[in-house]
Amino acid sequence: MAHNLTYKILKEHLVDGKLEKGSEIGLRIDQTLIQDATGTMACLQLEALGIDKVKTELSVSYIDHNTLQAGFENADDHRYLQSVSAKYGAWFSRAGNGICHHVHLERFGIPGKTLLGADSHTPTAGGLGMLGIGAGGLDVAVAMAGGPFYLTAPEVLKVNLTGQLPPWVGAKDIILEVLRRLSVKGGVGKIVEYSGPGIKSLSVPERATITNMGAELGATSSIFPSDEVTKNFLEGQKRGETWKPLEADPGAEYDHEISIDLSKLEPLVAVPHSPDAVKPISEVGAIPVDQVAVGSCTNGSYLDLKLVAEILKNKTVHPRVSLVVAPGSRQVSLALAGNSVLETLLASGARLLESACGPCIGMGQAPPSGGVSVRTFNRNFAGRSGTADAGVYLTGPAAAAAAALKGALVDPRELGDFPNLTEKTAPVVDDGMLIEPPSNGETIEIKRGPNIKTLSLNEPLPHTIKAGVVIVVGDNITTDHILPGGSKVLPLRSNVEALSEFVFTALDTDFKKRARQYENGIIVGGENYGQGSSREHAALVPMYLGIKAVLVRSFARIHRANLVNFGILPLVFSDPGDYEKLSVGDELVIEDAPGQLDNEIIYLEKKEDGTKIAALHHLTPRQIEIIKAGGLLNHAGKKL
Ligand code: MIC
Ligand code: SF4
Repeated sequence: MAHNLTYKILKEHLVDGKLEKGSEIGLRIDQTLIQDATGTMACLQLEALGIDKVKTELSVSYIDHNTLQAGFENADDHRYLQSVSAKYGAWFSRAGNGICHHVHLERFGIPGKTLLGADSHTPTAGGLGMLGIGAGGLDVAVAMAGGPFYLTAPEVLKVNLTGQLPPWVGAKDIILEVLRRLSVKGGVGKIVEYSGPGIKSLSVPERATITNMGAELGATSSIFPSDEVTKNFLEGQKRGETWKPLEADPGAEYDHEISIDLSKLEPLVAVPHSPDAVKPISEVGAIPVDQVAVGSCTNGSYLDLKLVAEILKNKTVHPRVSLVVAPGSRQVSLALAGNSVLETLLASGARLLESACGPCIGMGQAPPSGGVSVRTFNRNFAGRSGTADAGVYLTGPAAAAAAALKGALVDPRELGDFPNLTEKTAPVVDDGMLIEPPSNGETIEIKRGPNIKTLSLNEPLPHTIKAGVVIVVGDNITTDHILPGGSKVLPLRSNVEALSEFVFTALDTDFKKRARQYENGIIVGGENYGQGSSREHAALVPMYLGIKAVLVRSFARIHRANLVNFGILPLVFSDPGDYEKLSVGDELVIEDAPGQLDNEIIYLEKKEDGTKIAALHHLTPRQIEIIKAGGLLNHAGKKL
């Protein structure tokens, strides 16, 4: 049978279940990555799993998110992560070495292998023909311990690229076009496979820009074939021996297909506050801009930054604008320094940041009140920048540089001739800030700071759930709404009690108080609930506050899996219209919750008037066991 590339890789890694679209499968995971915002919790869970050494071919722990060290917490977490990596046999990428996805692409990714990452943008590795999937930290800890990763066998969407990009139009515009067409929920349940003659002209970092932002489609992953372009990239990274060619079989079938003629694209922008609110820049108008931020795991490559430098050469950033630049990796920083690109950037007035996530996750560089920030990043959710009323516009590097120069959002084509970027520079390869795991891991002592608390576990699923509706929210609620990032909250990722002060504060400052009023709580939401990041804290902390169920019109994949992992019932309205029947303060009863899980439909009864609400749980037998046990750690613990 002719397979697409996705199913070829899935087939090779299948360890449980039947490889049939829609059914649950278990995959062997070759590599894992964690980062410092999700990693502390994942490592506490790894410790609880009681293994001696990681069982993967390769596991890496990156320091890239929490690098603004305003107190001891982040530095303590870094030290903890370094000691856990050494003890359990994971590589450690030190602070300053770069953003996990960028460094992984350069130094570790291998075509055809599977990568599970405790970060939603793990599909960045798809730029290399690797199957990268984002997951909650607990799923990654289990994979590090050698367990399979379970997911629903996806549908595959083929994106056929034809033609060549015109000047001033880049890879970011391709993925923005896909987002414009498909929306932030268009990729749910799907893996996006790129093919067609247009892919040949795209470098690996450009492909990675596209697969990276497939996360914003809600897709399980995105992937490019592995071809000569991939080979050249890996050879440049002195890892040519890891290359192998990979593509779909001739005549392979797909569940969906779209085509994009690259030559017809123009510079695009995602306007506030959603990555799918995409428009041609030429139609938006010259909005005055206060800040421009270049970098992130989406557009932090050498050529992205070099393009910005070329546009700014011998010019000064507009007086209204603060331009910040964060290279994707230290290798990129070194290459920029070696080729005087850095000099050009600094001479133009750019503010150079360390190679880390930084402003993308609200770790510094918050825009001014009511300000406009143009960013080459992947998310523009309200408040994520650290300024609640700022508007974030997502563009490619050319439009970002144009905005920095003009002080307004302008179509970069207005700048005239496109800079000549044909010069071929050998990439810098430097592993000086990567620490290989020592052979005597067992002797390593784990170093814990006072902010690193013990794990919070759920109780087994009660027989009767009596729960108050604590909040009713609308469509496309992000995990940034549920549990914000930013410089104040991120340092608390290993302290659940402290984090619990911040649940839903972006929408409702009384959430915690109200949750505490009921014995148990329930959250009611609309479509695509929990989109965005992989942070399991958006399930773990509500669990800590007594949330027993989340009842919505539909879920985003990673968040739903995280709810199951922490023993929270993920329920979907059988009749979406029933959403209207529920308000904050309603009390709901689920009788014989464990017993009802044997049926497709669960009934929740409104205490006030006996109204019955029917909900689907869509849980597999494996997930039902996890929910009954009160979460994956209880369940896995029992099994070990
Ligand atoms: C993000 O981009 O939101 C993050 C921060 O990288 C998250 C991970 C986290 O919350 O730690 C993600 O995308 O998964
Ligand atoms: Fe870091 Fe931003 Fe990428 Fe998340 S999206 S990994 S915060 S750069």
